[in-house]
Amino acid sequence: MKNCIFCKIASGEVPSDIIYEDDKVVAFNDLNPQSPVHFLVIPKEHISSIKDINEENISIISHIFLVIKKIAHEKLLDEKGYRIVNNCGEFGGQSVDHLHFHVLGGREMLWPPG
Ligand code: DGP
Repeated sequence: MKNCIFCKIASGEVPSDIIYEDDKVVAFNDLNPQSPVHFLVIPKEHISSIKDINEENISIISHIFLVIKKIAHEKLLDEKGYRIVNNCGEFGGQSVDHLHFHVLGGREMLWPPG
C-alpha cells in the first residue's frame, strides 16, 4: 500500500535491519527497541490490523507465530522466555497501520503493561 512504511520495508524500498524473510513475511529489528532483543514480524501483504483478519487470510497468523518461534530460538530466547505483543487500534497503542507483532526479550518483562 502506498505511503505505508512497513509495505516499503517489506518491498525493500525503505532499508531496515532485516533478520528473516520468506515469501509471506519479513522480520526486522525495531527502530526504537524497548528491550535488548526487539524485533517485528509483519506480513508482506498489507493487512491494517488484527481487525482485518478473516477466514481467507487467517493462515498468515499461524505462519507468523512459527517464524517468531524460529527466530526466538535462534536468538537464544527460549530458556528465559520472551513476550509477543500486538497493538491493535488507538487504545491498543498501534502507531503503524500495518499488522505487526513485536517480540521482546533479553530482560524480564513487567505485568500489567502501561
Ligand atoms: P506500534 O506502536 O505497535 O504500531 O509499533 C510500531 C513500531 O514500529 C514501533 O516500535 C517503532 C517501529 N517502527 C516504526 N517505524 C519504523 C521504521 O521505519 N523502521 C523500523 N525498523 N521500525 C519502525
